[in-house]
Amino acid sequence: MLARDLPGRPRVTLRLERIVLREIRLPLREPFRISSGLTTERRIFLLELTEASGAVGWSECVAGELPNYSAETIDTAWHAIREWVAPRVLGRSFGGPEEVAPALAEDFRGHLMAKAAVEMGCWDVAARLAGVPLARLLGGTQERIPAGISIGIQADPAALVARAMAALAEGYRKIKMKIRPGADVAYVRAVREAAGPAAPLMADANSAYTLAEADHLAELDAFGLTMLEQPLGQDDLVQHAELQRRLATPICLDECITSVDRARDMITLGSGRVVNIKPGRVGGFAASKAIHDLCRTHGIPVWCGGMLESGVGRAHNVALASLPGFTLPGDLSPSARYWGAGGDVVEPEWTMDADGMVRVPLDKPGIGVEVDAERVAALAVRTETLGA
Ligand code: OSB
Ligand code: MG
Repeated sequence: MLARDLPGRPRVTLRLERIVLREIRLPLREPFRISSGLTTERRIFLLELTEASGAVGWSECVAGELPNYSAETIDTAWHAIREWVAPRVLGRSFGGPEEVAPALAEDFRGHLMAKAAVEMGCWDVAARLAGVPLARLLGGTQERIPAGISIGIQADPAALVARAMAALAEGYRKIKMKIRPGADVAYVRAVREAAGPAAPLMADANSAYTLAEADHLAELDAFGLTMLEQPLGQDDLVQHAELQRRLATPICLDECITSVDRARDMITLGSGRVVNIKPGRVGGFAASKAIHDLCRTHGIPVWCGGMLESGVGRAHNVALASLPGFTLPGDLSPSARYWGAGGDVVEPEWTMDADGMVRVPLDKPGIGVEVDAERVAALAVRTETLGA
């Protein structure tokens, strides 16, 4: 029996007529530095998708400004969507949103963030057509998601301690510290000493190390991190397996896991014990669900990562994080953590309660927040309409 025939999972057919691409610029409230680069302003890439019935869905392409996280950027994704992704989807009937990813995979390598943006928009459209929240259409069961914060590399350990202690006081359930050679052991030690043994701390290296630094990374074992995210190469699984054998701290993979096959390889090789699922990185919701299901079968905890999304991408992430295998806090911070004056582009903005929980919107169909379309149109620095 197909998943969409299960009771409670509505069957939806859809045919997109138009996709409007828009770029807006949102300055970050504080600069965000990872080992491979600095972001001060997000070039946010939004998609408005119109279905044959007139139903409208929204999605966000999470590609960065520069190819320092993955090979894709907003500019390559824009090109890929216009030239190859949209033409495969526009005017074509799909028997459900789960049929979109296979259509985008056939003889079409890479460009996963470009594909994901369109695929995830189709899921929002389908949820609206079915009259159900996106979280429910995806199979979500959780109503509140524990939130984490990802703190960029700071000038010195004292600055990181101040940021981490403020975040713990706000209620965040997971404190992720970006690290790089020269800003690692001393920084993490300072935070552990200030925050105490029970604080849920982790570190993310964004591929800044090599296996030659395994002994140095093993010094982090002293600090009881819940996990160490992506220490080695963005496409390496073999050396991560070797490193994991030498570390007590669980390795969590981010950049490496670009498909369910890579997740299976990680499990086979022992390259990591936790997976950060970012739907944009893996090509959308179908792949995210497959990775979730595989990890769940193997007892591998997963959590939803972030790419400094606006409230649109955040809505998609929150919906995904409601699936039952997302047992660890996501990088799902409230809107106010990212954006200053002018705020987010959705109503209501994303908030977190004092217990560090983000509520999954279950009171309306689709992504569950309204996009401020007027503000988006006013802020747009680039607009392109594909299709009719
Ligand atoms: O490695 O998880 C990462 C942001 C940009 C690129 C890579 C990463 C991140 C984050 C941000 O950690 C998490 C968030 O959106 O809050
Ligand atoms: Mg990461």
